[in-house]
Amino acid sequence: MKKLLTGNEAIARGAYEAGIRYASAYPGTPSTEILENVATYKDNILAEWAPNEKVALESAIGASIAGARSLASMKHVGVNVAADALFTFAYTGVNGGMVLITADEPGQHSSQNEQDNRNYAKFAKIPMLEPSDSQESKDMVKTAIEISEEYDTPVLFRMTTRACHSKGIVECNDRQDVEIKDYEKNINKYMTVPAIARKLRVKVEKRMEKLLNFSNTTELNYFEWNDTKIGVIASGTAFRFAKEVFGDSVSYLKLGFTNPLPTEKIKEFGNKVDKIYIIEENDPYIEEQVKILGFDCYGKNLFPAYGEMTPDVIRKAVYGETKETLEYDKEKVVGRPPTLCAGCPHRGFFHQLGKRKNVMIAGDIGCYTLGFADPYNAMDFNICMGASISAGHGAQQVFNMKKTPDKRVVSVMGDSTFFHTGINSLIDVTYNKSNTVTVILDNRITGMTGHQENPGTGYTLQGMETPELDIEAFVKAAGIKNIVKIDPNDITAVKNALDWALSLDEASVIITRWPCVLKKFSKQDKEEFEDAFQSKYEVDDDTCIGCRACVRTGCPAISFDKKAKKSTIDLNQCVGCSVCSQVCPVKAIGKVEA
Ligand SMILES: Cc1ncc(C[n+]2csc(CCOP(=O)(O)OP(=O)(O)O)c2C)c(N)n1
Repeated sequence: MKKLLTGNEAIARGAYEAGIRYASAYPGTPSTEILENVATYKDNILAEWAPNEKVALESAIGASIAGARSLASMKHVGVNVAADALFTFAYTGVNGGMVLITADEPGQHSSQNEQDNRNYAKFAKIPMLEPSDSQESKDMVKTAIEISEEYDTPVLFRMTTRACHSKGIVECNDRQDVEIKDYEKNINKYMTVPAIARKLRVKVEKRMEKLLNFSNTTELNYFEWNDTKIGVIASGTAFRFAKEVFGDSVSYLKLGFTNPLPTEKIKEFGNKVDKIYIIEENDPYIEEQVKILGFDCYGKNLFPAYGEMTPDVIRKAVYGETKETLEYDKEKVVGRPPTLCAGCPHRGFFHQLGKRKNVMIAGDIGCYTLGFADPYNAMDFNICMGASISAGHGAQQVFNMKKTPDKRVVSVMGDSTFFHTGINSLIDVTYNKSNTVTVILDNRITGMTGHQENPGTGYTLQGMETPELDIEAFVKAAGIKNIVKIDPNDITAVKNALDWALSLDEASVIITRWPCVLKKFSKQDKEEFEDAFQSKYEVDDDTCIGCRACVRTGCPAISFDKKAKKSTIDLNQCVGCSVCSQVCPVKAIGKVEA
C-alpha cells in the first residue's frame, strides 16, 4: 500500500510497523506531528504528551527497560533538556528497542537557536540514523529499533525541518507484532552506581567498535558511482539537495548511518574521486572525520556553517549563481511579521505591562514571546523554556545587591511552559527569598505549537479525560503567599494586579486565565467561559477622534484610515475580547447591535 506522507507521518507509520508499544514526547517544531500521528494508532501504541522532554525520554526509557519497544521525540533543543537521561541510558542499554527522535532546525524557522544534534550521538556514544525523505523516515524507524536491540543501545534518529515537513510517496507494510519482552531485574546492567557504571563505560567503547564495523558494511551507507572528478559525501536532506543540483554528474557517498561514520567506505570513496565536496547542514560533522582520515575536501570553506543547505545555497557556493525565480513587484508584497491573533488573551496583559517604567521583563517561549514586539515592547530577553522565572530571579538579586530596590523584574511564562520547567524556577524564587513578580499566562492550551493538551487542560494526547492540574495549587505549594488570578482582557484588573505586585517587597504571582481564541473549548472551559466572545465590537465614526489608542493594542482586526482619520474593526476577525473598547478614551467602540 502506498501513501503520501510527510516525514513526521512516516515516522509514526514506521513506529506502528516496527511494533513500538509506547511513545512519549513534548511538542516542538518541527517534531510535533510525530506524536500526534503516533497517537492515531490507539489500538497498538500508548502515546503520551509529557510535561517536558526529559520526562518524555525517561518514560520511554522505563518502557524499554520493562520490555516494550519505545520511542521519544522532541525538537533539537528538547534534547538539551533530556540529555542527562540520555547519556546514562547509553551506558545501561535497552531491553525493548528504544529510539530517540531529534528534529533539528537548520535555518531556525521556529526556534531560538540552531544546533546540530548529530554531535549528541558522538557525545553520548550512541548510533545515529539520518533519513533523507519520507520513505527512509518510515523504514529507518524499524532499522533503528533492530539496531537498538541487537547492539543493546538507544539510537538517535536525526530529522531536520525539510525531512519532517516535506511529503513523499511511502510504501507501507503491515505491523510487526512484537511481544513485550520479559523484565528481569539485572543490577549489573541497570544500576549505574560508580562500580557498575565503570564497567558499563568499557562496554560502551566495545559497542562502538562493533557499530563501526556495522557502519562500514550496512547498505544504509552506499555509493552512487558516476563521473569520479567530483565526489559528494552527504547525509539527510542535504543529500537530496545535492542531487537536485548535481544530478548524475558526480559520484556520491550517501550516508544514512552516521555514528560512527564508515571510515573504510569514506577511504574507498576518497581514493576513487579527484575532488570531495562535503555537503552537510550546520557543523562540519562529516568533514572533520574525512579530514582526520587524511583527505582534502571542500566543506565549510565553501559552504556556510549556518542556515539550510538548500539547492540554491549549494549552487551559489559552487557555481556562483542561483536559479532564476519569478519576478514580482516587491512593493506590493506586505510584510507580515507574526502577531498576536485578534482576541488573544495575551494582548490585554502586554498592553498594560509595556507601559511600566523601571521594570526588566524576563521573557520565555510561547505565543506570548510576541510581547517583545511593537506596539507592546514588553520584554527584555528570552533564553529557553522555563528560564524567565529563574533568570528573572538572578537579575532581581543583582538589582537588590546594587541597592536599586525600585528596579523590579517581571517574569512572564505560559501555562505549558510553567508545567515544562517553570515550577522548579518558582521554587528557587521562594527558597532564595526573591521578590520577583511572576506572571503565568494561562491560555488553557499549549498555543504556539498548535494546541497540544498539557497537564492543565484536562485531556491526554489520545483524548482521555484526566484531572486538570491546578496552577494556583502548584504556586501555593512552591511557597508563594501573594497570588492573584485575573481575566487578562480586563485592563483595569491587569493594571491593579501589576500595581499590587510591584508594591510588595516579596515574591508574587499573577495568574491570567482566559482561553486561546483559537482553542476548541474543552468541557471544563465551556462551563467557565460560556459567556465569552458573545458579541463583536465596532467603531462609531462620529465619536472616533482618530487618536489610534485602539490601534496601539496591536490587534490585527483594527485598521486605521489615514484620510478619514478613523479606526475600523474587521468584524470577520473580531472575537469580542473588548480590549480596544476599554482603551478608547472617548468610548467610540461599542458592541455591535444584534
Ligand atoms: C525545550 C523546548 N521544547 C519545546 C519548545 C517548543 N515550544 C516553544 S513554545 C512552546 C509552548 C508554549 O506554550 P505555552 O507556554 O502554554 O504558551 P502559549 O504559546 O500557549 O502562549 C513550545 C512547546 C522549545 N522552544 N523548547
